[in-house]
Amino acid sequence: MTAPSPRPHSHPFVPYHPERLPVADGLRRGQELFEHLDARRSVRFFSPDPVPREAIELAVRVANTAPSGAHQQPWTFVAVQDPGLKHQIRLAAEAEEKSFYEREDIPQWHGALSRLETDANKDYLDVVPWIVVAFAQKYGVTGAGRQKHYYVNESVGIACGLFITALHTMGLATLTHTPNPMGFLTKILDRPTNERPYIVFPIGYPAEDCEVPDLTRKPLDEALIWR
Ligand code: IYR
Repeated sequence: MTAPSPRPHSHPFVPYHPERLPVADGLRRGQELFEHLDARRSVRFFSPDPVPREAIELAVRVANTAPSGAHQQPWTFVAVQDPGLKHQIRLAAEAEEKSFYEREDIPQWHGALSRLETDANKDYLDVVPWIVVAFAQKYGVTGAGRQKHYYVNESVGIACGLFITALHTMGLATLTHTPNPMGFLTKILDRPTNERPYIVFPIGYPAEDCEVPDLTRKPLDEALIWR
């Protein structure tokens, strides 16, 4: 028998009792998680080695645990393995990036990006075993028509953060790639008009000779202010 609810409700509620850890155990887990995630880097040099479908499924299961506005869960993840589709995505992304990198009118962009040594060539989109594209559902579509969605960017952003965390935890690498504009993905991946392409994630193991820019993270006193 479950205990009677201590409060009146107009909708179904269930008890919630996550494990309450001793404080020292919680801090140790937090420290371990920080060290684990601090070792993550965005990768642009990938191995073509296969990654099982199950790993993609698990990462999306993790993303799908994200909190969301009104619990509307306004995301769709499209997992692409087909080499023909990956190549179409590469060609369309490179076309967008080419016009971006050729825009001489925005020198501050070139300054901000120079240490990443990126350019319009996105060959990794052909190399990786998977490309996952996260889509944001601008509104829902129900039998009754359009359903307004709340805090779509925040919700999908949180889900994508969890997705990246899950990939790193499985020893996989990714990159948050956002060619601009990304409308071509709606067409190539045959998605409905209520979905907006949000982030392209090339996913695989890092190449054996993978390198990343020598970047550091900002110190805690710039990220955290106490009042
Ligand atoms: N989308 C381009 C440019 C680019 C923009 C940002 I902000 C980056 O952090 C990295 C790259 C590209 O992918 O090359």
